[in-house]
Amino acid sequence: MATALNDFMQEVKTKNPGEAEFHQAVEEVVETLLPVLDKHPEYRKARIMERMVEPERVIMFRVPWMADNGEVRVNRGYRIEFSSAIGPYKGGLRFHPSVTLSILKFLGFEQIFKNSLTTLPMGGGKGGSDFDPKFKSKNEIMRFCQSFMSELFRHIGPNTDVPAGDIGVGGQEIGYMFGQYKKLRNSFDGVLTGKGLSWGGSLIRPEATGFGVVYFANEMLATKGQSFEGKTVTISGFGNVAWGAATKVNQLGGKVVTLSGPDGYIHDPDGISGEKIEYMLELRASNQDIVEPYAEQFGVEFVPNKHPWEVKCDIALPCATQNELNEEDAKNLIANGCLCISEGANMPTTPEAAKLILESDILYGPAKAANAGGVAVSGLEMTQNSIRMNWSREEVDNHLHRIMKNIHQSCLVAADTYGTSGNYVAGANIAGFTKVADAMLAQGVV
Ligand code: NDP
Ligand code: 2IT
Repeated sequence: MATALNDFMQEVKTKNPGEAEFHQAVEEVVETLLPVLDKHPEYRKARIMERMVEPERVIMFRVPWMADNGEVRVNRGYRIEFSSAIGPYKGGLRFHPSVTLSILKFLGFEQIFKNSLTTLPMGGGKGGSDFDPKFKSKNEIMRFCQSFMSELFRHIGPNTDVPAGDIGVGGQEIGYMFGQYKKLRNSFDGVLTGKGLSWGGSLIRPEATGFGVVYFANEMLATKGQSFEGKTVTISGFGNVAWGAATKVNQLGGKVVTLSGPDGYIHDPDGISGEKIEYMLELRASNQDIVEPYAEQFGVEFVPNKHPWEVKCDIALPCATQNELNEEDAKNLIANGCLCISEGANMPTTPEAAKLILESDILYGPAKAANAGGVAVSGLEMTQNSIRMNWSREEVDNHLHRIMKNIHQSCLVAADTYGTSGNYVAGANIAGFTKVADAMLAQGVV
């Protein structure tokens, strides 16, 4: 088994040199899929895995724009159209200075399995730019988004590729990009999700990822007769996903005690609720990329340059970014008696940390399953656009809740079937993979 994995990874590394995050995401998936490939020689024969790690198309382009002071700036734009086996390419756009081809390929690859788990007909994709929204004016952000879409528009469409938000891309950016797409195509299409409510958006989309993370955690806790009621919860990040998760934890009777940013974390032992949750939206909109102002605003402790995982908690929800929970963090969580980890961010846990967590008694929901609520409601936004109708908050939330329960169940069943009961990482990979692999077999060698 180890040799098969090493051989496969050697080839992936040779073909994709220097793409550390992409290698990490592929290895984590392939490791858990070997038993499936052993049981299904037809997948091996059709080289399903080898085809899946090769994006169907990678688009890279120049994004020139003009700063307020008249200077010309140049960024790089990307769209990775990874898999269209079960539906149009679907996945977010990330604007952050750390964006590279490797990061977007890891995200696009994971999106294939995540989207498959939602049960909705969506393929996998991801895109973005190394543009840094920090300290940019609204006009600069608008000009950047327009320039980005001036190239992207020719590659996307409601039945081809439907981008959405991710880090650094929220309702404002989706609005500017949608306006430019519509102008260039002269067509009002459901080509992006996360749109404003008056122009094709869905209720609950902003909350969906965070709500889903908490619904998934709640399902895991229920297997042990537990719930959020009275539990202490640590959250990292302070963006869209962290905000949705904090809102739902409060609704379910839990207490959120931390948030974090690239500058460190804040510890609020009284609980982050009510106006403090609303303050997160101000922090995010300030474009400063720091969480410290929360500590000043509410008179709580700020711990610079550290992760919140050293704070004792019952439930941990990483909602910031990739590889933000390392081996030392995992040791802290285990030593402090953490019951459950549900991943809001994509690949927030390093491989070393994940290994320790899987060996412990912690209920561990991997990103592909736990944060699938965001893209699931994006899928519901596409459905509403297609039928030219809008559903109520309750209707969308009920669909989301049902989808998260189904994903939880699919993970448990798949893990059971392959002898790894209770391992949600293996379960999510296997359940997500099987549907895509069968579609690829049915569609021949394309
Ligand atoms: P936002 O832009 O709204 O917020 C991102 C958050 O992460 C901010 O708090 C951001 O701060 C923080 N952050 C970024 N880099 C670091 C770092 N190195 N250390 C600590 N904090 C950091 O993005 P989202 O909330 O949308 O995304 C958060 C995570 O959730 C990402 O991993 C994303 O891929 C994932 N996700 C998002 C979905 C969505 O629908 N939006 C769906 C599923 C997953 P700053 O902006 O200042 O860097
Ligand atoms: O990582 C993700 O699933 C997202 N950023 C959401 C993608 C989407 O198309 O809604």
